[in-house]
Amino acid sequence: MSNPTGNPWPEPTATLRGVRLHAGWLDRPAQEALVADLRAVIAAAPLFSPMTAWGRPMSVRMTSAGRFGWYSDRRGYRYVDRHPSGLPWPPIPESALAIWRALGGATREPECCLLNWYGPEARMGLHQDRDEADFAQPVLSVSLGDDGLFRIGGHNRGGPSDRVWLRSGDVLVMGGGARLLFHGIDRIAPGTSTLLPAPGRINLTLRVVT
Ligand code: MD6
Ligand code: FE
Repeated sequence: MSNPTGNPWPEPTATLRGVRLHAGWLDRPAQEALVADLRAVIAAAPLFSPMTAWGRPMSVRMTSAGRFGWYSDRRGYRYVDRHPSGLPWPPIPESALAIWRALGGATREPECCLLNWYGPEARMGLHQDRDEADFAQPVLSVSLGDDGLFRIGGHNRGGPSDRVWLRSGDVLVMGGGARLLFHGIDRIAPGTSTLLPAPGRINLTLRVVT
């Protein structure tokens, strides 16, 4: 398989249930440059705590860049074209787009870059990413900061699952037959990375929405 540049797609360092893991894809300078770009995103579109459909705030704080941002309240989960402030989302940083172009294996450009911020106690329950219109497009995720324990299951919530620690600079691609697998973050390991000034983890997910 080759991408539009004619170069072969980089091989993942591991594959879990069809999810492609590129461990250590971003070196430390690239991680620092990406974090600097994300600070500008957060300045323009401050982090907020989305409400679950159950009416409780999520433990993860979020914001987005791109044409669409992910939003949740008692009416459910959806993509919206504005931050809760009423302002449009800032553009997706070039540093993030470059990762998509290198590893996404996608024919389209991402329309949303969702930024999840995990404090020491935050977690993310098992879920599928299925609010997008085109499941032929992958979802790509980037981990920054403290290690996160990623759980990957099957196409049903209850079945067996595997776990892997995601470390700062790792990139995951969920595409093809793995696009709709259940997954989540059981916990983070505070203090395992020196990238961020305080304990915590940032996860970016890039997606095509329409
Ligand atoms: C996280 N990741 O790593 C949560 N979704 O904090 C996700 O929910 C995710 O890693 C879709 C594709 C890849 C992911
Ligand atoms: Fe997800």
